[in-house]
Amino acid sequence: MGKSPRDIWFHIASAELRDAPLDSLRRDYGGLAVEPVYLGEDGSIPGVEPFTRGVRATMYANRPWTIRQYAGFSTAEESNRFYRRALERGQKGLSVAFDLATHRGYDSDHPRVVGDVGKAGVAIDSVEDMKLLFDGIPLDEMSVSMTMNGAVIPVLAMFIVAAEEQGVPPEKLSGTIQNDILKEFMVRNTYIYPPEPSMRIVGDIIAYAAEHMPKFNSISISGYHMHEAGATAIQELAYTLADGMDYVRAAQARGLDIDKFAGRLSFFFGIGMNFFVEVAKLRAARTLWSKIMTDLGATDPRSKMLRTHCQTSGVSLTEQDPYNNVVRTAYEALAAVLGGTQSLHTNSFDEAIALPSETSSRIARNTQLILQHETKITDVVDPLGGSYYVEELTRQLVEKAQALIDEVETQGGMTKAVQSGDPKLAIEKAAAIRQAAIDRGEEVIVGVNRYRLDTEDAIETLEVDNAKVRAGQIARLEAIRRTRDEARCQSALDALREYAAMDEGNLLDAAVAAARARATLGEISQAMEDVFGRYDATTRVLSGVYSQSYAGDPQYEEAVRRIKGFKTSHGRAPSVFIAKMGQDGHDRGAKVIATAFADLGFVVHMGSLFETPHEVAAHAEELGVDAVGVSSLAAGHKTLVPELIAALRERGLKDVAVVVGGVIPSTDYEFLREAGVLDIFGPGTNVLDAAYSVLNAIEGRLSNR
Ligand code: MLC
Ligand code: 5AD
Repeated sequence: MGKSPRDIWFHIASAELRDAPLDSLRRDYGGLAVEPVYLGEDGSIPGVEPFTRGVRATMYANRPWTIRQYAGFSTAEESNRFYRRALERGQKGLSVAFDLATHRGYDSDHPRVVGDVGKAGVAIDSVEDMKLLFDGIPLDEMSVSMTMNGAVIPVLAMFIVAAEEQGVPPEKLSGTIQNDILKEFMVRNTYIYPPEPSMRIVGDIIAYAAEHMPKFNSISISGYHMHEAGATAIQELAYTLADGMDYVRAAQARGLDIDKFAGRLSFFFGIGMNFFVEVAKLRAARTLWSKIMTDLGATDPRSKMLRTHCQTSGVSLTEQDPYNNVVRTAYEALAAVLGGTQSLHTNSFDEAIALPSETSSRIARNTQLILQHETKITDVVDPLGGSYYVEELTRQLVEKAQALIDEVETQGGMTKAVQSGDPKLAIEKAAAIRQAAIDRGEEVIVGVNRYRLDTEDAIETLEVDNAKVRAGQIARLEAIRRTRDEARCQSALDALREYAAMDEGNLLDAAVAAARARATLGEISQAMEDVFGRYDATTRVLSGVYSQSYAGDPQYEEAVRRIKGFKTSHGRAPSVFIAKMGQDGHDRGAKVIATAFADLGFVVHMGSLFETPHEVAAHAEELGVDAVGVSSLAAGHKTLVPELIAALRERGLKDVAVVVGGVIPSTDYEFLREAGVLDIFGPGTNVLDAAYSVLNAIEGRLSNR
């Protein structure tokens, strides 16, 4: 006779518990007897393929998920202090946020990153910074996630060398490197090299980790950023898993055995407000991945386990009535946990305004601590398993995501698909449709398009003195370049360049040697850029989504009429240049505005990512636009916007109206207005309102002439 589902579960659960008796998992809630697991008729068992009900038989009853808050700002010393305090107060794992200069492979003294250093994350230029970042944190005990994709080679190399100089060899390191470049080309935009050499880098890291870092997750295949860019649950699932398939094939193509590396592939999903869909999404992801890996040749069950980190959704949070965000994040966290995540970041309530402050990050962390310690939801494994509704949603997500994966596969896989730009455009379309539904009030956001406060109280936010951080980093870079053995450093960089050029050897191996010799992040990155080049993406803008969503809407028609009126009186349409400056690659907002404004009748020019203020001013002159709309989400606005206005004036373009949208703390509004900005649009701005405002600004300027 075959084993019963309960016997199978018991067997795996006992192994997970090691010496502890299973009885230790039973609970008594004042006379209510509670078992650690409830099994149904469908044969689905937690800890057993295809892992729909979770990758562990005992799940949180034995070990709760890891509370892993993503953080980093200013200098390595400041971030280190922040980490240590968080760990003292209940956080369990670390997760490093690097600044955008680091992400894009520039040292802090590079002229293109003046507004970015230390702003959206911590500035890291060398091993010395990396050592300070983990000072007093034993790297053989603490698992560390690093969100790094573009500059993944120098960052991982510096991490390995920093650990080595702490006395910790690579085989003892536990943690995760994001190393997911495909989604960068699709949505997150911190790529450096073109797709092909970028895929080689991913493969080199997987290979290096498989050989030297058995406890380290070599990749975090991420749907989070697609979710944030506006992807539907089906898109997030399908594109993420399809990315995963290409990474597996890339590693296999270099001769690696799938069961040698697949157990250390990990995932990362975003969790938004559609509660049951988000729960079902994680169940569907596990179900699909198990099947995909079986098809790709995996035999070890660990290779087929989809282990994931989750983060609550940033875009679901609002600038208006920000304390509502505490509630939203708590519901999202609950969905992540009921979905069976391994690790979780809960966002801070000031998300739409600034980086987390001490207070907001405490509340975010406590949201998870309360779930773990007070709610009892960790006592029973997969408590939603068997819910008619959740199971049906799971089934549909599996079926529909599979169909989209098949479509991508027909195109030749994700590496090809991202180069066509189609997945990016499909996500942008979903984002624009959703934004139009919110603007029209069909989708309610409490405190934004319904129940809005008459006056908003300002909250205290964290501000980073970017000029000071930059000056400190420059001084440290100069000291390193002065004191290192220059010949040794240059020969290590030459070796790295040669590995890149010959398409042989492991780039991470060569970079570790360069990092030991105190080559900087910018230098290591540049050595590879010398061979691979820097990727310049082409920007495509959608049209038609807004006009379709608003068909027949009187306010929309009125706006279209006003723009037609402008055309009649000026003999041309009003024109706008939409600018993204600095290393801030968040382009969802810019794209939504571009498509909506174009539909309304504006002539819209979408700038490239990563431009300098001078480059934007030059485009504005060349194109003869009436207005420049700056989209800023990475806190560079106080440096970059005044520079842009000065650059426009230098070119005699004082009549070009400058407006700014994005994540701008209200305390900066005055500063920007004084610098010459005509209007500022925070998160939650209605797109039609923004269009009227820009038109008024343009007409105001024209009538002044
Ligand atoms: C877990 N374990 C158990 C168990 N549950 N053992 C027995 N019984 C149970 N019930 C064991 C595991 O097997 C493992 O050991 C160990 O406990 C740790 O558990 P884990 O589940 O692996 O958790 P963790 O170490 O936290 O790893 C989670 C992960 C990993 C696999 C998802 O990749 C990770 O931490 N990812 C975080 C990624 C992240 O923070 N990203 C931030 C992105 S922010 P063993 O020995 O098996 O390992 C971003 C924003 C932006 O991207 O854009 O800037
Ligand atoms: N510190 C904390 N959280 C951050 N995020 C991004 N950068 C940081 C940082 N430096 C979070 C925000 C954002 C998501 C991508 O990650 O929640 O929405």
